[in-house]
Amino acid sequence: MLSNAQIAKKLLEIRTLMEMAGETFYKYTAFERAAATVENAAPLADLRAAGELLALPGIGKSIGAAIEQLLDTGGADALDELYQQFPPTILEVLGVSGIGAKTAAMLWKEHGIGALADLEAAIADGRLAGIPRLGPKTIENWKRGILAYKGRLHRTPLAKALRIAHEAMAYLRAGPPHDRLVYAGSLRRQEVTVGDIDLVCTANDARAITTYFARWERAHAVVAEGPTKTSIWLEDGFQIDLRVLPDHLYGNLLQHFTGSREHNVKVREHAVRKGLRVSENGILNLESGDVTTCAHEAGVYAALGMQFVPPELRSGLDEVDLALRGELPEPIELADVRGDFHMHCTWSDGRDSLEEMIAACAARGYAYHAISDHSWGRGSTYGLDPQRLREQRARVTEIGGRFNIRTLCASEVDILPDGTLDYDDEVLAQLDIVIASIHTAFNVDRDAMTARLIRACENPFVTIIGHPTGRMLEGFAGYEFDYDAVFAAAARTGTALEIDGQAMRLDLPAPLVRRAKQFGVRFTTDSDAHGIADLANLELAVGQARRAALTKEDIVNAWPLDEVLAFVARKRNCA
Ligand code: DGT
Ligand code: CA
Ligand code: CA
Ligand code: ZN
Repeated sequence: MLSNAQIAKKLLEIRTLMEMAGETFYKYTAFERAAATVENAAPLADLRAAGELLALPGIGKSIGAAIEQLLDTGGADALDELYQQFPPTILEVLGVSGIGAKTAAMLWKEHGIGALADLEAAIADGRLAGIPRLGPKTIENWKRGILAYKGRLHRTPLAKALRIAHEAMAYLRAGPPHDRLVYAGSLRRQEVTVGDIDLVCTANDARAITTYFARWERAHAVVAEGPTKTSIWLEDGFQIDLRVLPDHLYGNLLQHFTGSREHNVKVREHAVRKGLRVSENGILNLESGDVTTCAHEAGVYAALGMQFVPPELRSGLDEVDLALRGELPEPIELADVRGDFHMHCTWSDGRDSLEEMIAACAARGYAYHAISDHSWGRGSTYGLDPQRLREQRARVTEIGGRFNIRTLCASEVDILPDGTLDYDDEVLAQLDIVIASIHTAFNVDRDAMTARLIRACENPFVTIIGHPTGRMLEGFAGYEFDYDAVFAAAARTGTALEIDGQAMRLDLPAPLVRRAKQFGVRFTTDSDAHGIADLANLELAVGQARRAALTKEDIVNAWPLDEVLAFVARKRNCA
């Protein structure tokens, strides 16, 4: 059944198509008003059941009928009729800023342009030149509008955005002199995907830097340019906003542009109660007119009488209240991490050798790490059979001590469809650590998947459930199971849940980590590296742990080795 928000969206769709179809202003704006009403109403299904649908302001017989159809079928006759006249893809064309209903209708009726791809093709082959009122300037605007539309459709995964941000910052560092340069926005908050990149820079000569940035060879278009601001689009429409202000405002500027909007709203509400107004230009005392500027971000929170809120916690949930009471937890830091339990080498599907992985982990300063190649199942040939696993263990013993690190012998073992594991218990018992993951048979039903994961937790040899939901950013949403039931089982059995730092996984997702923690679950932050270069993915996992407000007590690989081994042994002995 459609939610109010979804129904409001459909009503607006009808409104837009009606305008294109040449309906009167009075008729189509009625749908607009109805959409606004719906957004602020109680659930429409309930209102309808109570016979109160038509009592809503602005919902008459015909709009009421459309809403009932939407509730029943997800569609409406009014919408179907309009789609006899226009293809559904025309909404893409309308999504391009600068193209209104009249123009879109004209493009469709006179030129057969009914989708974004048609429009791009028509612009590319010059077909639109010479149409009355469509000057070259308009076409240029449309081109930008197309890029922006595509950019909005698509949020960029964190790891990719971080890479691009570092490239842009490297370019800026090679330019005119500046004081400080950092990324802010959703990127700094470690959101799993970001809409755009926000860079914050302080310098005496702002103009020199904004101009320099606009000249970056990767800048496909400059979409905003001012004395203290430049926004560019990369070739694929991905936007980077750069702000440059004097250094004494750095703290205010960074706090403002880190967001989230919801967090800033709560901060400002609190400030106003204290007679203060917070903005990127400082903190204004409304009574005295004095402005406090902060060279450091911590100064902003201190001036408001609250704990510093780490960027990853600025979600607008409960962090402002906690910070005011001084109850904000101290999230785990990268420096707290002592090891990494999840990595593959050339013995299974990794790119670098066992020795190279051990050396690289030692070079990262870890006290310990685990080599966790795949078990033999997975319907493919690269997993280790029990004999190979024994050989690998012997090899680790041989290497042992050559590097300044303790290498644990582990395995990433497949959880079979019935919840049993891909190795027998005798094999598992030889390992220091066991990660159990689902790599096959995603399509069992929810109850079966829940039972499968609980059974894996109940195996005394399973230390960690690897990438627990299976979700892939920009792809698979993850298999379905009863989260609470599995979290309860993990807590009860002393099984850790993994926060897998692979760029496209970031699994368990932070909101579920928060929830799991309430059950008393422990976690690991792992790289799931398939080569030396991926070991840095552990940092992404730590970022997600921070978003979930985990502390170093929550995270097994932030513990000393003897505590880690005791954690493993406790579960094995209890069974
Ligand atoms: P994104 O880019 O969609 O992943 O999310 P954000 O949070 O990075 O949003 P963005 O890039 O629009 O703005 C960055 C931060 O700057 C945002 O979290 C709060 C602040 N900000 C930007 N524009 C406004 C505004 O118009 N009003 C307020 N209050 N804050 C703004
Ligand atoms: Ca942003
Ligand atoms: Ca932005
Ligand atoms: Zn793995």
